[in-house]
Amino acid sequence: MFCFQCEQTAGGKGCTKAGVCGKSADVALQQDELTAALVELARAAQGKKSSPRVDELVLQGLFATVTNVNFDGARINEWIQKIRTEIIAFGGAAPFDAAALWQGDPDTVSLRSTLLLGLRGMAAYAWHAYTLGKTDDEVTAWFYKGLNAVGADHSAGEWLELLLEFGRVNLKCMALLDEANTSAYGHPTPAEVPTNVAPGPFIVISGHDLYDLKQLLEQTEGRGVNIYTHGEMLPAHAYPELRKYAHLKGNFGTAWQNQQKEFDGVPAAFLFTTNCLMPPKASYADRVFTTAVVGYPELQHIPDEDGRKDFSPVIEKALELGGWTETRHFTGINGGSRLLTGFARQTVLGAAGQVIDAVKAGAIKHFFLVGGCDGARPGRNYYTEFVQKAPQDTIILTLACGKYRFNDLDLGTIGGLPRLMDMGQCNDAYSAIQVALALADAFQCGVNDLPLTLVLSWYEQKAVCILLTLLALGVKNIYLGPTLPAFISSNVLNILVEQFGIKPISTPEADLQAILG
Ligand code: SF4
Ligand code: SF3
Repeated sequence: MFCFQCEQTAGGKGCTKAGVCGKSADVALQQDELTAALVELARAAQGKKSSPRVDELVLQGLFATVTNVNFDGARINEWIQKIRTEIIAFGGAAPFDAAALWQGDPDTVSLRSTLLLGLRGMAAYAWHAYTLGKTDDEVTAWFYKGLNAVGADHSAGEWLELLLEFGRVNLKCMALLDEANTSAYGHPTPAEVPTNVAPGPFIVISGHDLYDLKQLLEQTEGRGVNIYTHGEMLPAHAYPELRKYAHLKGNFGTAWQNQQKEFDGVPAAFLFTTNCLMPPKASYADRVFTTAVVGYPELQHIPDEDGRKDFSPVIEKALELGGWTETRHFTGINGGSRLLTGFARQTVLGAAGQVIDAVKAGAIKHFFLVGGCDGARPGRNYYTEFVQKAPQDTIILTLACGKYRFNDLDLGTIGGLPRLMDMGQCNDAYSAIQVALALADAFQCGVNDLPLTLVLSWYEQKAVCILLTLLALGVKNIYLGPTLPAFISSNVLNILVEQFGIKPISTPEADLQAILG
């Protein structure tokens, strides 16, 4: 096997025996075969009319290979067989050798991988929009274009063009998901989310899929089962159409990489709607459920019947386990017990006048977007320290699961606004982009001239597609950590540094000094 798609890859180079994530060599090879089948499907579909069924298969096949999503070889094989059937229905295609994915000249491998991994990330966002009935022809068509490009040869210049074009299409995809979420559940408004767990049966729902949460809330209403979010589901508390359910009680646990410790011995059912699933320990595997493209051998899977799901097995399990008899108190990793979320674009832009006045009066000197993924590396303390050490006259915007490094900290307020504002999930990078563009407009300058610095943490492939979007928008001088991707070759890194001013993080003190002068 060979896999170097995520930040925890073995030795910072590549997993070759088994995945650090728990993916076996067999499943890694099957995932490569799945990817090769998708390239062939895109070849077969060239110049022909696709169908929603095939489009759905493309999204599932790409999303299933994102880190910490699917560890189940049998499910991967099912997708491969379905894709093969569709290839035949299209009249066949020239074969693509899975081994070719990660082989060849290092710069070509690097550029090809960056596009493929970006496509995997975008498939996750397109999937969530799709489950809410939203598709976009340009986004859909680009999956085929991108897969065809992955299977073809290009010059370095052509690869870069493809990556930037992809970045622009991913912005459209994130806009589509934003529209899908806000039209279904309303615009997020600030919400304070409890970290305590009330007595009685409960279900912990993890991942990014708000439609799964909505269906679970409907099906548990009046059943005496409370619902707690986990990981990237936290921002769900901010949506009016989700927070209206009184049994959506709070958030359980901290970042995804702590799940094996935090789920151990908990008398509740756990539902994974997307990444990040870790191999469950035997002590709690009986209560973990997967749905959608998520899979793990032996875990119970909740299937999908035309978008509707029956969560009865999850609910029955929660009732059987019964929860705790008394309230349990939990805190974030810094000991705080108050989590705030819901500062998406509408809320922040609603306060734009206040923000602009505060900047003009000198009360706000700088904005930081400290966002991205969390992970197990000790070097990720950088992000906690960065936020703690950022001066009092700065605002910290955050999004995605990396915020669990600091979202329990009380950083105070500036002019009535909290200094730390959680904009939502990773896909809500769209909100952050909208806010940055509106500020640039208000100050009549370019985004790069704003007193704004992006300090990003990456782990998996959704971070790759967002980074490409930011580069496509011309955003410069992004700080990236905790380490640079193994799939970025030294020559490609030179291009990123020269053209976009990408900077690896160093220490919080040195980086703050360099940014604020
Ligand atoms: Fe290794 Fe990450 Fe690939 Fe898992 S997803 S096999 S940890 S590089
Ligand atoms: Fe997190 Fe796993 Fe990337 Fe949505 S959920 S950001 S790591």
